[in-house]
Amino acid sequence: MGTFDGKRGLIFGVANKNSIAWGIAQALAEEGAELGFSYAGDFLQKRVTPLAESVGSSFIEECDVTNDAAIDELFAKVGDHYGGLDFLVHSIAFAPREDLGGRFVDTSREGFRVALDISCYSLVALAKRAIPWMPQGGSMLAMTYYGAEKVTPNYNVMGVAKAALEATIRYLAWDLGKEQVRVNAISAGPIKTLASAGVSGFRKSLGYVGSVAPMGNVTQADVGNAARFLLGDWAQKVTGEVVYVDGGYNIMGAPEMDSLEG
Ligand code: 0WD
Repeated sequence: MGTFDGKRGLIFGVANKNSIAWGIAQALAEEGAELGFSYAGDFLQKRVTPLAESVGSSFIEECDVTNDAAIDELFAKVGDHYGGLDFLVHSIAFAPREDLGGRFVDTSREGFRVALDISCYSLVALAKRAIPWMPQGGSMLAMTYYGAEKVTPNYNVMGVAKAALEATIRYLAWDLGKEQVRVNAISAGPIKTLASAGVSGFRKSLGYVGSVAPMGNVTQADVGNAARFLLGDWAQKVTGEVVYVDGGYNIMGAPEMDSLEG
């Protein structure tokens, strides 16, 4: 018996076994959820398919979230396959590599547009198509980072995109609450993945956060556990929230001075 028995959900953003989305998928599968997977491009198919199959999934579809027609097509298939949905996980972000380092003021117009489109607007586009399949209510979850709130050098335009994403969570929660659909985000501490490797200086920041946070660095499994709560029935009236899964990093105002060099 699992707490997700009989629940069907779609997971966006598994790129490989290190993806946070995969940590979430495993946690939900352990609780009995029926999972469908959507991946970004053909080149990911051979990575995502065996992972999805290992948790018993038979719905594995490509969808580039910058393409409305592709999203429409995907949700038509969701309807045919499941006839309804209980939850959706958005674990997607992208910004051009040249905009994830150096000075924020040098962000290009195109880099800004792409980052906001893929990392933020896509949640709106997916939510709109998911709603008709959640007539009994449901739950949505997105992934964010502390760089939305406080300056994190090199995170740059992605910090701005995450700030927009966090505001989007609240506006969606307002709209969709009337339909008994909850919308929340997890603000995770840094985890080594394909996406994070693209941020300049990531390795050092992982070490720094690990040394400052009361409970050190977090794992994909830690995020998966929180996702179980937020997507499941125990979080029945929790909506519009950004929940930290960061080992407590966000509560710190300064690192322990003895740990600093000099
Ligand atoms: O430290 C970290 N890794 C943190 C990540 C800390 C806090 C938050 N996050 C967020 C990310 O910003 C993102 O929203 O978690 C989410 C998942 O990121 P991840 O697990 O770190 O990274 P990854 O495994 O690379 O998955 C992100 C995926 C893409 O991977 P690649 O590497 O191929 O860009 O987002 C997907 C894609 O699978 N993606 C898209 N999906 C559909 N359409 C698109 C697109 N156009 N672009 C990227």
